[in-house]
Amino acid sequence: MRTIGVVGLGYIGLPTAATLASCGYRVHGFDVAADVVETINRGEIHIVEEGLGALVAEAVRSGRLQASTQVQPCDIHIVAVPTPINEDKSPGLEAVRSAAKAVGPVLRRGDLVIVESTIPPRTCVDLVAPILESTSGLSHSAGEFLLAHCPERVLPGRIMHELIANDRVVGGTTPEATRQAAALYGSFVRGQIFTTDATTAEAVKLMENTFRDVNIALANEMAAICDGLGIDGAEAIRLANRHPRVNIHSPGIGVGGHCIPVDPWFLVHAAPETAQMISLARRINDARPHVVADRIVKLTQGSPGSLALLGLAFKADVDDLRESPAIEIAHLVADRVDKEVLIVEPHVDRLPNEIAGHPRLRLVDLDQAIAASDRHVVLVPHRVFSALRSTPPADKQVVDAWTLF
Ligand code: SAJ
Repeated sequence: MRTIGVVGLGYIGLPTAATLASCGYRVHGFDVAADVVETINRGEIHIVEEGLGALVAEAVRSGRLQASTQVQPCDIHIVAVPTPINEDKSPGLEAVRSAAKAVGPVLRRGDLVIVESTIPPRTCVDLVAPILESTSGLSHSAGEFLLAHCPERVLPGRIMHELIANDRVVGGTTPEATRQAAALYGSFVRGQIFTTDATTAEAVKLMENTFRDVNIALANEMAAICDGLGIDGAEAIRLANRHPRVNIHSPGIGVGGHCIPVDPWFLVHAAPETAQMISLARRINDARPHVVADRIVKLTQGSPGSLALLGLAFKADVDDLRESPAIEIAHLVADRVDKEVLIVEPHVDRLPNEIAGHPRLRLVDLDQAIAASDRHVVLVPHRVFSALRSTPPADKQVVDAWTLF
């Protein structure tokens, strides 16, 4: 059985490494963070994802998964590092560059490198292949090593299921790279494997997340229009979606996470003149937290009691706070109300840096918030808030932020 190196042991890399180990592969995980490596080697995990803990514990116990801060020689290297956007919305490819520089020196003739990170079109051909060539001394064009892109497609909160169940798109920089990468995914994925070239696979992934962003922007705009008309936008969208060819997404408090608010910018960067609708959708969704914060501030005006905001994660039932609109809303609201604002986020034990130290914000647990506040705005519908939302105590007001329109 071939050995597999997974570079980057975060939300994608660790579940992938553990899944491959559970399928019998010998997996070397690599991460620059020594504490992450130590945690994994103890058979523990540093992120919350249903089903991941047990799989990692078993993979480490069986000796099929080992983590290290040094990339080891392996037959296949899977790169799963973050690709954020820079301040100016250009693609942040530093981690991909570093990963390629770390893999190159241990690359051997015939090895396969697969990039799973979401990357702008042509990144495999124009950036990764040249770095691997210069750091390994092997020739990409002569086929001395193989390179492919297989974008991750899993939904946080359902990663362990979707890693196996979802269809995959695999694109190599050569037909042989495509064939070998497709064979790897075919060995553990139950969904179908579709093959193409690397640059098409890169574009496909960006299209997927951009479709969702543009659709959510449309839903947010529809909700705002309905609000102006004095009708319930969520109800109108629900009814429109009863048409067999209509599927408008849900209006929300903004679009968070490290994928959907980021990936459309890669397309805008690749084609700034052409990608008009995509950048407009980004602006609409980025403005959404301000609109929601305005409503919350209005709601609290004239009310003497304190306010509680429930949820800070970027969506329900995940612990991931990256690019979370709820954090931005908490900040905007706390700046504008003249009272303490209690924050409940069961997945963290301290406020994130963006709002830590704000004089009017305090992290409390749900019971404390219920006891201390008379007005509760749910920003993120975590399961733990379900009972409060369905049957609020008689003297308390509980509203969902996305229904304030
Ligand atoms: N949201 C809305 N309205 C909706 C759906 C989502 O406002 O109708 C908001 C959510 O509250 C959240 C944000 O959008 O703040 C993103 O959430 P999400 O559940 O749509 O997506 P992610 O970021 O968790 O995962 C996406 C997925 N992509 C698609 O569904 C096309 C996932 O399959 C990708 O693997 C992931 O991005 C990624 O890593 O690229």
